[in-house]
Amino acid sequence: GRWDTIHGAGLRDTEETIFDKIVAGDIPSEKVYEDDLCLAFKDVAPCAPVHVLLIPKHRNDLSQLRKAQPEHVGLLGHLMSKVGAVAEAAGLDDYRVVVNDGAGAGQTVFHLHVHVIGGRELAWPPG
Ligand code: DGP
Repeated sequence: GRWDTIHGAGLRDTEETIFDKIVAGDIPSEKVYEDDLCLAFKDVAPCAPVHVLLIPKHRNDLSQLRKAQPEHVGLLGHLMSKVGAVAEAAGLDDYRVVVNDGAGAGQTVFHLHVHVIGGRELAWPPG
């Protein structure tokens, strides 16, 4: 499909990513928030004083936002509804919420994730 055409190397969007290993605890992370459906942890390469990634624990084959189907609506709603709790747990007041959708937009890990970024002045428009 399109994803294979773009990313090649036989990697399919049902394949595990590094985030599955973080959810499993095989790769350590600094957890910020967790519930049955989602996990938030500090980004290893922060672009701001506070940079947290919020991900679905169970990937549900949702590698990127454009792949969202009706079956993902509940999960997506859950993620969005927990952003405030994540930001509060991270000590943020105002913050930015970002989803990079596709390599050209900066997506490097193909397991849906929401960036929660703050702790400094955030310019608009973003780069
Ligand atoms: P994106 O570029 O939107 O796909 O964001 C992926 C983010 O994931 C990027 O900001 C760096 C972060 N990241 C990659 N590998 C790891 C890891 O092993 N641990 C943590 N905490 N973050 C990671």
